[in-house]
Amino acid sequence: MVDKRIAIIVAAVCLISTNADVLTHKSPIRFPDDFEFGAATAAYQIEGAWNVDGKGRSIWDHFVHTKPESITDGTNADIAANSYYFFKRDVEMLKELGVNNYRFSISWTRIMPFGRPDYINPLGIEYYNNLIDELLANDIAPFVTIYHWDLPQSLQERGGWLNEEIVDWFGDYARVLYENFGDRVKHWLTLNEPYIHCYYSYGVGYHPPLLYSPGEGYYECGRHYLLANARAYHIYDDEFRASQGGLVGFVISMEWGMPATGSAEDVQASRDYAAFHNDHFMHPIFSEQGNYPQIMIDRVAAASARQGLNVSRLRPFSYEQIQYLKGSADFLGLNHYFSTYVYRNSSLEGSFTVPSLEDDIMVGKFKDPSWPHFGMTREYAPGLYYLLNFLKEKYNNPLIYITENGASTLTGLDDDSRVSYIRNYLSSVINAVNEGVNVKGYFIWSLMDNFEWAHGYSLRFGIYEVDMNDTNRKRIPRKSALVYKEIIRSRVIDVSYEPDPYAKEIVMLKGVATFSAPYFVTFALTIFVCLV
Ligand code: GCO
Repeated sequence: MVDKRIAIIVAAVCLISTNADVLTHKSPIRFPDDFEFGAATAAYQIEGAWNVDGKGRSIWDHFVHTKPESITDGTNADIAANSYYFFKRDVEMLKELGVNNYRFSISWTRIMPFGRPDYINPLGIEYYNNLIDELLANDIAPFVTIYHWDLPQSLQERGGWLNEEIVDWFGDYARVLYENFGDRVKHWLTLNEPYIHCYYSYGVGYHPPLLYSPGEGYYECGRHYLLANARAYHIYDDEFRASQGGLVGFVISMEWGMPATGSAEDVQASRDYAAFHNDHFMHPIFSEQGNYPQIMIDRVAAASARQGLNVSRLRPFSYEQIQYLKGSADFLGLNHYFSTYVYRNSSLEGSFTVPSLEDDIMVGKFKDPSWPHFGMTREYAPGLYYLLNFLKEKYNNPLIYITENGASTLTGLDDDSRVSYIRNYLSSVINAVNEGVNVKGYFIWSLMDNFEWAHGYSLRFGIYEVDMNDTNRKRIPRKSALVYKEIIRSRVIDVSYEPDPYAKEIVMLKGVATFSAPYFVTFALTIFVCLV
């Protein structure tokens, strides 16, 4: 018994020290000279001006006005950070940071108030022309997300993501953007996060259109997202690539799910979890075979049969569609926030809604209570390192931009937890890059505080704080902005760097934290065990 305990302690301490290797460096590793840094936002979350200059209503405008109780703090994004008016200040902030790239999204209803190209709003085109020109005048490259969840309400009323016609609607919209902005925009991101968008809208019904269809609607939404991405990709390829010479990527959010134990069941649970969460959207595009991952096809087919259905709830793609989807992205836009432990045992049977995504996967998950608190949650930064290596191995080292990664805090400028988050996650990135993973750039989410969807303004993701009570929506850099700026300038992660305005507070904090007894015990044990 005692031996077993010692073995566990030794394993745990070595694990801590292995993690420490990922998180800190004995000698500073530089980001390669061509590695690009950026910051990201999305139209509905920052622009405001929701009904100004001819803009039409999106599903989010409709949702926050008809169901304000669905937003944690009862707020909406009618004004948000008001970037429609303050975009020059946004560009100034990007310049202050020294980033190469800015990822923002275009509001579909600002360009086409009713979603279709029979009417194109000149003032919408003008707004984005001004923003793009301002960025380029400051040597910042625009990375433009074509769709970040703000579907025109009029298209929702025609079925939205559950109607296959959306593939045409989206293609037509993308074409208008290529035509108007493609002379200056060289990086397009078709659609943001199929999993989160479809799951929150249909899998749990907590984002608009508030439809709950967790075993069917969820998969249909994902199917149309994949086809819509491919349509936009092929339109660019066929009609614009030769003259505009840009790249078109797809943004997928991915988690890193680790087996809770070495048992065969938990290991299989982690494979299944990856298949449903990550490979669901990666495999059709980035694998050689194409199509949904086989694990997913098999599990949903088996569950559907058990439920007495004659066909699988995961509608199969035709041979032509599989070919059409294959290779339909020049790069992967990876959004990553979370890691989790996953497991499977008999207690899970019957614990999920039938039918549903959760019931189809049948895994339980939890976070390790020993993971450090970054922002509002416990996180495990090495998860990103492992995820990047997994993508390299499984998908033949695709070109990757990390299009989102970040942490939430409450209001306040002293965001040490976000500073640690950025340093730790960027350490994972730099280590992966060093080992040959083809990550070309990183975008922090987010440039500034914004409307965090159903959480309203109760969660703050900005490295710039925005005073939501000030009519000028004053933006002030948090400590994390200054740290990020220094990483970009020096191209190394220096954990001892403290931005000047905070130096005094930090010295005081260090006096308390650094010399605590548990720290020394852990440190001494680690050295001892791992040297022996
Ligand atoms: C998402 C979206 C962002 C969020 C961010 C923080 O991932 O949900 O792309 O719009 O604001 O991820 O949750």
